[in-house]
Amino acid sequence: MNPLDAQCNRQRNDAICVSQLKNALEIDRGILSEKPDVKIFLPFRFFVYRAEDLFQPNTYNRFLVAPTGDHVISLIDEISYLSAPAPLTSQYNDINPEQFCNGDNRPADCGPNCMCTHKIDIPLNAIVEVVLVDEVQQPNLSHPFHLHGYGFSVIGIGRSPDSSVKKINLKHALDLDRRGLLHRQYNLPPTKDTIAVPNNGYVVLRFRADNPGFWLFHCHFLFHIVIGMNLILQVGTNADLPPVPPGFPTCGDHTPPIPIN
Ligand SMILES: [Cu+2]
Repeated sequence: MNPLDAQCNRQRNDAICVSQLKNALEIDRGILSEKPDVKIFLPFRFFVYRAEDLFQPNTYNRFLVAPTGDHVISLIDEISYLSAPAPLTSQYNDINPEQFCNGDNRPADCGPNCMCTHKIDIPLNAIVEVVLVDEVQQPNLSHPFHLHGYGFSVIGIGRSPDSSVKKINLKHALDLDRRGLLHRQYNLPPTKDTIAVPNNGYVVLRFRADNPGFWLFHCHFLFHIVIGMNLILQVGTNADLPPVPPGFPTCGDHTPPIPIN
């Protein structure tokens, strides 16, 4: 299962890709229609600090020391996820709207280590397609992305068919998509809630956003979660959620804000 070479768009006898499994259940027809309602490209990579930037006086930047010795954080669509200071489901109105960001809405002067609560808004019941693109490019490292609140259909897994392209990135994935070269197959795609994105490759997944709320979507390596390889999909609005029970416990900010360089 899950061959590291991500050769998933051809028949092979030595391995099985998740995208080649067949679902035993019928699939929502909307998921199998050619055009989804919402298409989201999510490239992810590491950002490597220079020591002189990381260890500024009076700052505390979180980081992970990789086996190579690099001091890194994670970026999804150029944003490193920060948790909100209060729970979104029960205290949404306590959170400063400026806390939230996404690829189309970055804080001004956010810099190369942009930290905010990455949130993408999705209309209730939309057919959503997510294309994860591995820009980490660490050989033999496949990031296992997990979505809360849903099972999703794995529509395609692959690498660039262009052998002159040594490293995939967002720009190239968008170009492949425009040219119809991102691998997608619609014959009983399997349902998963976690998928390993092959090194130097991509995954195309889809789901119907019929479960309202705030759903974390993240790499499941714990040490990647704590350096920001997460985001929130907000499906629907607060009006789609049941009211917060009276007297429900509340909590607030317990950490000083992390200064952004
Ligand atoms: Cu990861």
